[in-house]
Amino acid sequence: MDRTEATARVEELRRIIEQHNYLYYVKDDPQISDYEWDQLMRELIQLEGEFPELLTPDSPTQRVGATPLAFFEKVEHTIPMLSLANAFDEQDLRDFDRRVQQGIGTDAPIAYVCELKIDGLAVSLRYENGRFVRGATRGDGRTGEDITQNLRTIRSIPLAFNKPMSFEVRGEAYMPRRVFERVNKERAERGEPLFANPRNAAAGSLRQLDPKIAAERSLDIFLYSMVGEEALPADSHSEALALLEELGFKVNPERRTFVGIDGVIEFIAGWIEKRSQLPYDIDGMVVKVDSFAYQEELGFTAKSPRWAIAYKFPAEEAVTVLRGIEITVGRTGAVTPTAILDPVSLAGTTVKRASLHNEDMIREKGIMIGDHVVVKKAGDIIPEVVEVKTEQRTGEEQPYHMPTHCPACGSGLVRLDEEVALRCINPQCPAQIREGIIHFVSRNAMNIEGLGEKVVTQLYEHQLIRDVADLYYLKRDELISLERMGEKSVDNMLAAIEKSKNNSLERLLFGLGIRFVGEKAARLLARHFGTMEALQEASEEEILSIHEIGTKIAESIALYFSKPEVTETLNRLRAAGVNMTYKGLRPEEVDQDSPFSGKTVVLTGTLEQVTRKEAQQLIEGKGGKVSGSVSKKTDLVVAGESAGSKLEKANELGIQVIDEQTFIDWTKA
Ligand code: 3B9
Repeated sequence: MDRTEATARVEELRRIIEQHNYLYYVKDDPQISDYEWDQLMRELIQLEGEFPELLTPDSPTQRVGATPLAFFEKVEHTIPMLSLANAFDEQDLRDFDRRVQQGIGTDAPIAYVCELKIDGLAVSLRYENGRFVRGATRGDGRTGEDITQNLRTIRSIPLAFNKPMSFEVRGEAYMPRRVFERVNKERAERGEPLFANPRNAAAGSLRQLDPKIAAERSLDIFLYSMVGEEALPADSHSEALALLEELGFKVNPERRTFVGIDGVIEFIAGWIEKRSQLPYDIDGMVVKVDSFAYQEELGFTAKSPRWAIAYKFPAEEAVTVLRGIEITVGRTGAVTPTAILDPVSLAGTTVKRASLHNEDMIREKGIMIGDHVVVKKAGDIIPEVVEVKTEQRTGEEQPYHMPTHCPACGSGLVRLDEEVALRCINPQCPAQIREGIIHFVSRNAMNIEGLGEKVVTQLYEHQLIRDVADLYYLKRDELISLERMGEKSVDNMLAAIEKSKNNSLERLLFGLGIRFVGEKAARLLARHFGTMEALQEASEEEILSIHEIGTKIAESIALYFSKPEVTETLNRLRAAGVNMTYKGLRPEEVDQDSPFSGKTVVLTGTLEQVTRKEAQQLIEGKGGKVSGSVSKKTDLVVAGESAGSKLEKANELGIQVIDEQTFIDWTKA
């Protein structure tokens, strides 16, 4: 290959690779395999090695390997990076709305854009003549640091455009939670100090002089504004965001426009609950006046725009004192410590107990009674102790020793091979039995409504139940004689118990709480064997022959059914009339002639008559498989409303596409 050919091919490869980076990292919709991507990169690296004069900083090969810096250069922000005024409650938002209306001189409702406030690091990206030339931290808003090398490692940042535009975009670089967990796990293994949260981890990564570290940390970015000489042809912030997105920048999709503050307030309230489901941390929401004309009229204070405000979520972390440690024994005998805390307000609720399931911490940091600890609440999950403030010790703290005996039954606790948790291995342990029954009645198992943790404990303590079969022999009058049990609630409870007799086998199997048998394994077993009897009689080999069931599960099942007390319980359940057959379709019963049989189906767009999960069950019930992405292996695509790139891809590959109604018709055929 001569130089001219190489130049052309290098340019072509860069364009193709960056296009695939865009599809993968921005659109989350890869169109080629990792292998194919690798091959393209290899070819480019090879050519750049042969013709080093062709190497430019915006080559995708330069996203990883630049040489370490000695220090960061300072960067003057010609247009300052402003901060946001804060709102902490609904009233603050209403006051903001009032100020905006007054500033503009109107009583009419204002159009606002509401965005997530990503808990990361504010950065500015400068493009000159269509190329990414400099990335900087916010610093004090006027001067930041040049972290171009580190920002280049973020694959969703475009390095070059076809058009020679010059502008600056601003946004928030962050570390996804999944990456944060991986990074901390690796640091723990190497004995390095852990990052307290994804924000610190992202900041720590971007402040490294060696860009290889940032490259390993898989950081990401959302952009939220463009400033500069060639600003966007938009009249409003919402239009500008859409244009930024069209240019190829990653813009957070969870944004909405509202006319009037009421919609904004409702939207924000919804996110307080939903935030824990996001794959990244947010610390609030940002509300911005949509119209650029209005923004101009409102202007700025010394530090921040008058047309925007940040609603800060209540803190999800707090420091309090650990007063004691309580030990609980779970269904499997695993012993878990719970911290008893001085009450502290956390994300809007008062917390008095927190999980210490991070038992390593008790040992490694040597948690003491009286220690100051950081408690964290991630959404609806139970709060947990995430850090010990050893520097705040006074010397008055008392050491804690993990118990050697089960607090419920007194038998010796053991640490099984390779397990971190201590375990009570007494099968008669009352704590384990009680927890086992609670699991049996729970929603995803036998789903017996009206039988929660409290009632089970009450029944257990009154010795009305000793195992799960006893639930089906409860008598109405002995229940009514119990405290806090009215006739009505007893009747409802008995009806719920009666109803549970009709459950399909997989619920019973899951409910029995056989070790390692989760919902999925229970379903596979029920589907394969069809009846409890068949499973009880099956050999370990036969169980193992089921695809997706490994030795660990198979051994555990065989051991479980070999116990005489298990046989006894099952006999009593059977005698009480509890169903022990699988009610779904067994593999051999799956409709061989259905249009879905043996087919790989992709669902895309919005389905209106069924949920995704229901559609999947319908397809699987008819012998088909559901896959997430369209490829040559796809046989059929079901396209709902506003289907996007997957539909395009299917059409490109000539794959059969049907609409939702056709899909529904076919499932009934
Ligand atoms: C100069 C989201 C965040 C955010 C702005 C945000 C943080 C800050 C901001 C950005 N999340 N949005 N938005 N989602 N964490 C609104 C403060 N805008 C600016 O920084 C800015 C800067 C401007 C206009 C906006 O114009 C000027 C030009 C010259 C002088 C003074 C102002």
